[in-house]
Amino acid sequence: MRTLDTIFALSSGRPPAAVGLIRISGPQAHAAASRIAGDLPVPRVASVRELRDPATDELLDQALVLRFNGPASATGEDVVEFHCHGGRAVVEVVLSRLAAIDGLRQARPGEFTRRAFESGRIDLSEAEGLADLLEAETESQRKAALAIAEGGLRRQIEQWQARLLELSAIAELAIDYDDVDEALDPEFIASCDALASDLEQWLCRPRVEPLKDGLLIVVAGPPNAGKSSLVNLVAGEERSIVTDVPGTTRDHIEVPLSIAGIPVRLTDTAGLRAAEDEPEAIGVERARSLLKIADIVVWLGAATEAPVHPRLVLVHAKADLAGREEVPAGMIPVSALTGAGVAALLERLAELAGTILPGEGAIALNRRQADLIGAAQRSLRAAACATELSILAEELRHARSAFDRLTGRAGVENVLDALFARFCLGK
Ligand SMILES: Nc1nc2c(ncn2[C@@H]2O[C@H](COP(=O)(O)OP(=O)(O)OP(=O)(O)O)[C@@H](O)[C@H]2O)c(=O)[nH]1
Ligand SMILES: [Mg+2]
Repeated sequence: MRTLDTIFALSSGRPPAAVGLIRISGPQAHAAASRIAGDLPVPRVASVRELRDPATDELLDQALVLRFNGPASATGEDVVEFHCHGGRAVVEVVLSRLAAIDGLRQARPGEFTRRAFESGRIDLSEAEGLADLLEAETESQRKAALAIAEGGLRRQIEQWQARLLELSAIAELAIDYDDVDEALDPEFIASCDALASDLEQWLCRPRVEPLKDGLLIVVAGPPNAGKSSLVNLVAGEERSIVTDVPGTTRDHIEVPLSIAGIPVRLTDTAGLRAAEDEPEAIGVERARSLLKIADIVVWLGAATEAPVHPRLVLVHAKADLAGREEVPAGMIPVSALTGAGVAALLERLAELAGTILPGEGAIALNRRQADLIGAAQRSLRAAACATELSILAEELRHARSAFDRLTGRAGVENVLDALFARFCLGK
């Protein structure tokens, strides 16, 4: 639903700050802004203006003013930006004078971005990328989100859509002219299959979820092996209790961290043994389940007792102790006491993480996108196997509708509401 309200909000961080950026967007943006700032500068050229109270002419602030003419603006509408001084009182007084102007109202969280989407400036994949970018906490998250926000996925989808549209047009035309041979010919079928294969390749790529949630790295081993000491050392704080009593850790402890820019959840677990009481038994059970879902397992124990896992890192713990000088082949010697070997361990973890995470700046699909691309891919395969023209055309229509939902052009109201609620005010 396109509203014609003119909206405004503080788009920079919470005052006090050096600069307070107030953004106004909508059909009345220029008129309203000029009531406060006087005549507006030419588009896209910043100029200093005095901001005055429209009712009393009182000077409120001196600000840099920028004007954009829709549709060539971030929202696709007429936009004005006031770059005021970022003091609390300054920002407040300017916002209150804007609020007093008829037809203007405070923007809701994410509303600027939603308007950018609704005016076609960005598609749904870009808006999702933008939301991720704002939430990114590590370098790798930032790069992945930026690749999407910049329209990387949008361009790829447009290319798929163009191919699909061409196939669909041939099929629909064949129906209109009752020309079965055209659409069921081997070359046409091969084109459907080729597009399906391209989509399949994308579905095999690393997804964005491990990057967003953090990789689960489970530290496990027999009791007293030094697991908690190692987790504390890597975390840089005393998160787990350390004692010389075997069976100290019972509940698992998850520490969110960034290792070489990669988000991880480093998880300390109870030592694996036949437990002595019920709490410990539950802890050991949890440790075993965590091993099953771990992205990477760090094992502090004998190599022969290590669990079976595709990404296992064997640590020769307490390497500083007398009698532990000899390091078995394939193990990384680490001392939580002296810190020796920790750098090598982290390097190995980062290396392994790299194999499950999307490549730097690569476009990684989220679950929603992968589901829809999967639906389009299945429809294309079904189209390629169809023995009747009407079924073939119908499958291609399904594929097209999956792409429409992917870009946000159809049937995604609930996705939109959830997405734009993630944005902060003023974005
Ligand atoms: N010398 C030496 N002692 C260590 C090292 N790491 C841990 N310790 C000692 O070993 C004992 C057990 O350490 P924890 O970190 O609690 O071992 P854990 O594997 O978490 O033990 P549980 O929680 O009982 O399974 C403590 O007394 C630690 O101080 C190390 O690298 N060198
Ligand atoms: Mg412990």
